[in-house]
Amino acid sequence: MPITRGFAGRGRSGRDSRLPPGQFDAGEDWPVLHVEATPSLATKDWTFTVDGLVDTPTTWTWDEIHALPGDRYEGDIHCVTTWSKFGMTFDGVSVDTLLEIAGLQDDAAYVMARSHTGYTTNLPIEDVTDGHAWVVWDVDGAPLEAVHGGPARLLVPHLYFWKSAKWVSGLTLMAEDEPGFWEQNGYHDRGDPWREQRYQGD
Ligand SMILES: Nc1nc2c(c(=O)[nH]1)N[C@H]1C(S)=C(S)[C@@H](COP(=O)(O)O)O[C@H]1N2
Ligand SMILES: [Mo]
Repeated sequence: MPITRGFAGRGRSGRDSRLPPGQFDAGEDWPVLHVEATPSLATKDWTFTVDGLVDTPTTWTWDEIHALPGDRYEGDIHCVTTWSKFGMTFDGVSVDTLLEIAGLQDDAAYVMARSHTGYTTNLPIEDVTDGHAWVVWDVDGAPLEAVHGGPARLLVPHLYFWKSAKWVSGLTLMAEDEPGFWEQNGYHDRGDPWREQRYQGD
């Protein structure tokens, strides 16, 4: 009987080469991790605001953000607690689209991502521009469940997943870096999984 080897049989040229150091493939599982209680946030109450060092601070409602040109991420995600998940499809809008409307000022060098629950996480501007970050509301063709950040979350898939704020409420553009929630509690300010930047000092 013929055996289909799939990615698993291909060694470093397949799935293994997509696994950053110290990570394992969670397969079909998608763990749920957050510090606060899962909010029940109706789409009519959800908003997304870009403020701080922008020319035009802007707030979008659910309908307004859906009216913008959509964008998709297809690829992998990596959590600092060592699970990675391959081949996910997220739909939403590129952060580039939102920042272009708000108009970045020259001294905007960092962002603080905020959640409707009060969660925060900081990022250098380079990590949320040039096609690196999205506000997403669908995963694998279905609405994002509340436990995974629905109605909408930030997605910054090239960094550890704590940067992908669930129930995202906005981005504040800043000149100086400031630590967010986990960064104040010992996690790395950047969090590149390929460099294993898990904790401050890594
Ligand atoms: N609002 C909020 N967003 C959050 C977190 C959180 O505690 N609160 N945890 C982060 C961490 S540490 C991870 S690993 C991912 C987990 O996302 P998931 O539950 O969809 O897998 O959400 C990130 N975003
Ligand atoms: Mo995490």
